[in-house]
Amino acid sequence: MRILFFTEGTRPEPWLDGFRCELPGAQVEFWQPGAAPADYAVVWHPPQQLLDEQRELKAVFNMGAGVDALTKLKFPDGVALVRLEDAGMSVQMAEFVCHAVFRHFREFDVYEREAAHAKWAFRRPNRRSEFTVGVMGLGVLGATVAQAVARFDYPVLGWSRSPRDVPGVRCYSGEAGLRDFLAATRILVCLLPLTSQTENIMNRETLSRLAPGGYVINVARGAHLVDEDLIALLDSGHLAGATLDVFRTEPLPPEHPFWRHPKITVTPHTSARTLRDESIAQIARKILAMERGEPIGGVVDLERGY
Ligand code: NDP
Ligand code: OXD
Repeated sequence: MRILFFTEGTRPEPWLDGFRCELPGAQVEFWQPGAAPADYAVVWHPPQQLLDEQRELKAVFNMGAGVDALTKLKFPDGVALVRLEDAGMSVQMAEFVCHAVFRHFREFDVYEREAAHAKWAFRRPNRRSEFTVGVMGLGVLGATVAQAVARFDYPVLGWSRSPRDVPGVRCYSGEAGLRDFLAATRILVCLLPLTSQTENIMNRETLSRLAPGGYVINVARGAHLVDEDLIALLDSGHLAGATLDVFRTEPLPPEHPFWRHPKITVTPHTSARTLRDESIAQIARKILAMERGEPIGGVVDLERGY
């Protein structure tokens, strides 16, 4: 069995060694143009050339949960595109989102600023019942995040394409459910995949529907959010703030206004990192299952885009 590996910006050796260890007997190599045909590819942001050249692939494994970098390429017919399913990401995402929710609700950002001036002052506690958290996307990550937030007694809503049932979460679905979901949400969390249906979903119209004092946490993809619309609603006072982990252009350019906006917190696409050992183990398990002719999870529906 031959496996090709491709990523930019990550040292390939530990990944190659990890796959060789999990799949003894497999030939595992870093992809170079003109590489001999392989059975499987493990990739993050591959060039079109890799897909065009490799005509014998059975599956392409994405080293992340979001496959938008692959669905925008011309993907070969008959090849399975497989994404990471959790692989240690959902607990990180829950930590990140809970942290952002707590920081805003408990006003820890204000305390941090005041501590810098040795100011000792209490703030009136906010009412949890007035800080409803709405999670867009109730998949592997969204459902875990929604339940983690709910454990701290915030009212939690969720929104998905098809109807879902997540214990402790009031669930809405489809176009018809979006209006009511947004109107009841104060802290909006985006955990949707980026598809033609979800691109620009957080815009002036949808964000205006959030309860006054709304707050945005985008941990999905930058193109879900219309940057200028967020800034306009923050500046008008309709929105109270935002924590943004993902951007249309990454790294976020130094001149981008998000960096300096007083109501925006920026992190560098770090809310849920791909964990090497967990990811290698999951992908290796799936390759072995495919070799035995067994079905695997995480196969992307290319029509749907996720
Ligand atoms: P899943 O595929 O498991 O879940 C996607 C969810 O979004 C599902 O509930 C799905 O609905 C819903 N959804 C999809 N399209 C629509 C739509 N048009 N309208 C309403 N709901 C929709 O994905 P994951 O939870 O694993 O990951 C979600 C995203 O998180 C990834 O695609 C990626 O972009 C992002 N991500 C970001 C990371 C970071 O570090 N910032 C790390 C990892 C992921 P349904 O349940 O009906 O299918
Ligand atoms: C992912 C990501 O999609 O890291 O897994 O953003």
